[in-house]
Amino acid sequence: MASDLFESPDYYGVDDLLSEEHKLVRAATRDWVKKEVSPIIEDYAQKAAFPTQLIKGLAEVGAFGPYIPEEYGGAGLDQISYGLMMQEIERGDSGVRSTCSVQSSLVMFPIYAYGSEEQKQKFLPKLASGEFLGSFGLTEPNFGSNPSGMITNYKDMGDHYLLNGAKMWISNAPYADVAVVWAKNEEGRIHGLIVERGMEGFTTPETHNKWSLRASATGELVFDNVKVPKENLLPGRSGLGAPLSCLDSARYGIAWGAVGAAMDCYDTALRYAKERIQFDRPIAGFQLQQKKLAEMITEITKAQLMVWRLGTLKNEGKATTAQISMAKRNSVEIALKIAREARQILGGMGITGDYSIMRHMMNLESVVTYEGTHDIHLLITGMDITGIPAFK
Ligand code: TGC
Ligand code: FAD
Repeated sequence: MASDLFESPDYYGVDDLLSEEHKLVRAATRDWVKKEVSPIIEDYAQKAAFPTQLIKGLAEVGAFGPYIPEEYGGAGLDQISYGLMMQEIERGDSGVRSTCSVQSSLVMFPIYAYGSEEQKQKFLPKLASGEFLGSFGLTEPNFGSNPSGMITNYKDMGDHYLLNGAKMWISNAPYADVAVVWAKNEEGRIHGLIVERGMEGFTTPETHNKWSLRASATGELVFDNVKVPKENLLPGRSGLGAPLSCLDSARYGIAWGAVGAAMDCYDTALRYAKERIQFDRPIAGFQLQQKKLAEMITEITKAQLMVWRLGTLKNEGKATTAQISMAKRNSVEIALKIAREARQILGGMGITGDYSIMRHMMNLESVVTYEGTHDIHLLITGMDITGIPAFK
């Protein structure tokens, strides 16, 4: 891949809305991405390999549990810092951001918010330092958008729980040391269980042949009469609202992250358009290319303002699920459109791995589907403004 010349677009001076700490966090993450991710990521994506060597560095920049308190190994930062980190990491690659989203918001967050003190002490510091990698099992082969129908279940055997079922499409699964798994008890109530690698009957087969998120490991979580110690049940919350609340946090990170991917595509296309000569002039001088670039920066600017405002609401504990859905849906939609337009600006070069655009475009096809599809987020907005759920 060509060297990483990324310069962040900031058309409306959004930087003025950030604190010095925010800017420092962003700069540290950006430097790390330029040094550690950009030089290797295309190769790993082409090979469909998970770059495990990045895990320690992600922990060191604070990307595992940025907003988890320092007493549990987190970075103790605010939600805007978390968002900026996800933006910078997804600017590098959505798959690497995925690893962080799962670790921070889908594994550390439920343990922090709903775990016992013993669970927090046992798991959070190791997850924050990257010694442990986590995964989150909600989706099943027959229950994706409608997780309430899940059939993974556990029975109370007196001194332990017996877990059976299977989860599908699980990020990090093949490499995970622990999995936060959502399963129904004998009354049909959903609870979270911490399942640890090595427990008999627990396997994590890898999912192959993906055209998207190729540098992220995806797999299944299979439970065949797994004996889960009773102390591994998350005691703090039950019901579908428990996993959905974790999704709020991860979707918030994606809302920022996808803006990062969009910024990278725009920056690459702008630079290329100014340098590429056709008909004796830079293609940036043609109105059709200017239209594409002008529309890209307009959408990026709107999205930057939206996620910043969402971050301030989240810092105040006021961001609603529906507001987060709107931002996740919007950021991914504009990022996908920008990736497609940017690729065209690069002509034939746009399909090569010499540039990041095609990889971003393919990655975003997963991002538009996971953590709630584009359609589901639209229906969440629809329900919020009308008061009428249209899911079923
Ligand atoms: P519904 O009846 O609306 O809600 C059930 C209960 O949950 C409560 N609730 C929430 N609580 C907290 N936070 C939220 N965001 C909540 N949303 C709903 C709700 O109040 C209710 O509580 P109660 O006490 O009345 O029982 O549920 P529903 O079955 O009708 O479904 C609603 C729907 C479709 C919006 C929901 O199921 C949904 O969001 N589906 C999408 C599934 C999804 O996003 N899956 C993601 C899997 S994880 C993933 O993709 C990780 S990718 C990671 C990566 O690599 O980055
Ligand atoms: P379906 O639910 O079958 O949806 C298929 C289509 O039908 C979609 O277009 C959808 O919008 C539409 N649809 C569904 N219901 C409605 C409706 N009511 N109205 C209108 N249209 C509807 N899950 C995890 O639990 N943990 C993970 O770590 C994880 N990582 C993932 C990583 C990758 C790379 C991918 C691709 C997925 C991952 N997922 C994970 C699963 C992801 O969350 C699901 O794929 C997603 O929720 C959609 O479920 P589904 O694929 O079963 O699609």
